[in-house]
Amino acid sequence: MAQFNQLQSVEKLRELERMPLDLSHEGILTPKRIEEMTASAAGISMLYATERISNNVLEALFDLAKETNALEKMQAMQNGEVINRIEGFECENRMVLHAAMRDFFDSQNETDKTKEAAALAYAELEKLKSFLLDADKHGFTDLVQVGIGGSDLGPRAIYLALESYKKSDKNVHFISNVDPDDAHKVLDGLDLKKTLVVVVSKSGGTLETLTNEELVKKRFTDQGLSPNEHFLAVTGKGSPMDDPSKYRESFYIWDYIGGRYSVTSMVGCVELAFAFGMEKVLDFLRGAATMDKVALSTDFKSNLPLLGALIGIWNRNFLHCTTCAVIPYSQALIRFSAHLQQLDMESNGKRIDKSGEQVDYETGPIIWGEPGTNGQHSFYQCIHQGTSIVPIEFIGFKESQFGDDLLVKGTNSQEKLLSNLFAQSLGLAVGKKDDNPNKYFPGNRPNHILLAKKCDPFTVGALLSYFENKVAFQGFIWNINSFDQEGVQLGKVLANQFIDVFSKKRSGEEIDPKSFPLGFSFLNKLDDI
Ligand code: G6Q
Repeated sequence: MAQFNQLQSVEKLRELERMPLDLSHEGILTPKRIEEMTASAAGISMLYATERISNNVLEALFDLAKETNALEKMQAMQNGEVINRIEGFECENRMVLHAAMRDFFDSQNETDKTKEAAALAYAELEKLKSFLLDADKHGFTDLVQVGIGGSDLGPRAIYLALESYKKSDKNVHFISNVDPDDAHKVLDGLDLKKTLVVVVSKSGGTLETLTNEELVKKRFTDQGLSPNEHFLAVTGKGSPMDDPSKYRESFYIWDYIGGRYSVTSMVGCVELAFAFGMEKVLDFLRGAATMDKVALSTDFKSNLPLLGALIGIWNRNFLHCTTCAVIPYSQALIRFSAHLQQLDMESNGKRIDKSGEQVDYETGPIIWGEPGTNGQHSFYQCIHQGTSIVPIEFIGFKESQFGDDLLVKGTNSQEKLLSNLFAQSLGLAVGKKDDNPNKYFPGNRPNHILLAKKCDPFTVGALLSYFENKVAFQGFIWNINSFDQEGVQLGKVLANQFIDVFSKKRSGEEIDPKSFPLGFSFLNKLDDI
């Protein structure tokens, strides 16, 4: 594949970038434009009239998708081809099959690899079903998930997103940070006799998780409880944690499921099924599977993940925006942006292409976000009138989850929430003229809205898959590997050097500061405190 900057479509987009659409100009944002620039699939509508995109830009972006074979690459990923690799260099060299973890519904993928992965995943779900029946009989009311990164962020975000669907007698808690205060806060007040602990680590070797496992175990043994009766494992086959004799039950994932893409595997499903029951989990998986099929659609205008990816590329590579905020107008999605931050930044925060060459174009932006309307009362000032342009992906729902609402001054709270969402989208796009510079809003700030009926299991699954596939499409188009994460290794290696010094100090072992001079400079600071 030609380098990004040598692509014909990129050349065309560079021409178009010189005179991009100005949303603040009178007559640009019209009802007709809003009507035309809406795409819908899997129960989600994308309203993108408030992006700085003309029909010419959209056509050129579609050409970019064609020229980079984005759709074929998505198909190759879902078919189980080995795409997690850097040509000619040591790398993970794996298939990427998270979509197979939910491919149990319509239009199943027919390749052997995918069928095999889906069958393995389904067998784990069946095992989980029996396990939960047994857990119910034993009266377990609480489950603590111990895991970090991909083994925490997504599962936690989805649990919170669907908490209103929780069984009344079940509660899920999470411990991720190696900060002992995290575990302390979670464990205090729990009736451990009725508590299950699921230790989730694909590698089975993550420092934080293994440390927290021991810390939690100690709580159980201190109370005379046997960890084997309470602890479950979710791990990779053959990992150091793959020892069923130590756990009440062991569930498995495979190397072709990346941590940040693992929510729909046992990494997320154990706690989700404990809290919500299998039926709701299947709805969630069905939503994700439905959006996976949308990602294969050759009708680019209704292929939401591709459309989202292309809009993101326009904002990043042609309007040169360095960040992108994801702002859900839904309290349930309180940790969703945090999950997407990992999903996107760990996947596309790369500076080499798939041949190991340094790229000369921008790749993944900084992703961040908080729920609205709360954000409006904090960082929106900068978004409306600051000097940096921050594209926003809004998420909103027509109905609230609980339906527990009240008419106050003629509208209920959900209508107030939606009014705020639409107002922000509009205000950012068109701005407001004023002779007073302090009250002047330049507008022309790109954003779009993902709108759905309700934040229910199916929709949350579809949203999760929308973002997973959007990130993958961007990686395909930028010709980078979105599925490894070498960038997090250096910190781990250095942390272990420090841990080694702490451990030697504790045991009174003599250590030569010259063996780690920079490290000692930091550690000595502790003595000054
Ligand atoms: C995700 C990353 C990373 C990983 C954690 C936990 O894609 O690889 O966040 O999920 O480091 O890893 P384990 O599940 O192996 O403990």
